[in-house]
Amino acid sequence: MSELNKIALKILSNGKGILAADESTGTMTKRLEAIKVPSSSENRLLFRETLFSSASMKTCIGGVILYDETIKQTASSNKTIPELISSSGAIPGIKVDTGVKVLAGSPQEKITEGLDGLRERLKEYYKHGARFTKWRGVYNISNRYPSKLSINSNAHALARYSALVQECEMVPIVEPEVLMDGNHTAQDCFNKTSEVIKKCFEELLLHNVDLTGIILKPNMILQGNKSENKISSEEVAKLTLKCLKENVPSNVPGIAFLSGGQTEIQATENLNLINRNNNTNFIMTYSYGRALQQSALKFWSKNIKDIQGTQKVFNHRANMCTLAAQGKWSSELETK
Ligand code: 5MM
Repeated sequence: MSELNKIALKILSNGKGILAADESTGTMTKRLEAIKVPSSSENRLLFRETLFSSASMKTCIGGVILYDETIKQTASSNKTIPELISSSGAIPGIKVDTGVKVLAGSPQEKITEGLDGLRERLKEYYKHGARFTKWRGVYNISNRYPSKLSINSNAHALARYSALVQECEMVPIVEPEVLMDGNHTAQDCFNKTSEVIKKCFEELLLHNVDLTGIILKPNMILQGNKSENKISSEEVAKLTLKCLKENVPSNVPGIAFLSGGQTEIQATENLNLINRNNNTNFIMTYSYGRALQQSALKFWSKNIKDIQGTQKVFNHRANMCTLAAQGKWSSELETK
């Protein structure tokens, strides 16, 4: 078993999942402004430190994805943020893309940037304690999109990123996100996501990436958020499993879904059904941002000094997600 494979399994095993706390300052500012909390670096640290020192960090969270600002911050205990995360047994990770820009040649679409100087940045992040990384490719979906150009260029970038990350002895999270925005059907999402994932693996193999040392972070197969053709959670689970079984090589150790704008409960219920029906060898868990943090953030906004109360809300969500990652969740547990 390679070191990279060991790291990936440590992050994902036993129902553990990933806390995606890698919102860029721009995104975090929007989140904080929405709850009327000033977006200062102190407040961003306070909220994140509150989550990272919760009890569920030990029992539910295998890895935390940080943003550049956070990985360099120090907690009130004087531990660095990566030390605080490691002290609970979780592994610190870092978002290394530098965000999305308009894709030249297809201006309605996006391309993720950040390859220039990446090798040097990775070495720095390793010194800060990161042992895994994240890069997110974003795909619009409609009759015309994602275009072949978007599918090919994002897959190429994800593969070049992954090869560099493994060279620096870290596990790359490969995140191709087909967005939920639109009126497309779940079948459209299935078709486009299949094409996107298939191309990603073609490029990963071309770049000699060790697939046993990556984590795939895909979207679930959902109808568009403006579609009237709603499908059940059972159907979401069935289509998601079919898509992954058909397009992900079997030596990939695990899949950690993004929540992508689903509510906390939807993201939990769908993950639970995916695990109840899991007919693959992949570990299927979560790498949620909004679906782990939303309620905690709302609670915290009422009194940013109420650390324990906020942690209680976060612990509940993390526990529910970890049960779902084992197929043991039920809606009754939400109110117990
Ligand atoms: C946490 O949000 C990340 C995006 O941050 P920026 O857009 O500010 O760069 C995002 O990549 C996240 O890690 C994943 O999309 C999963 O988050 P959700 O909220 O979809 O579960």
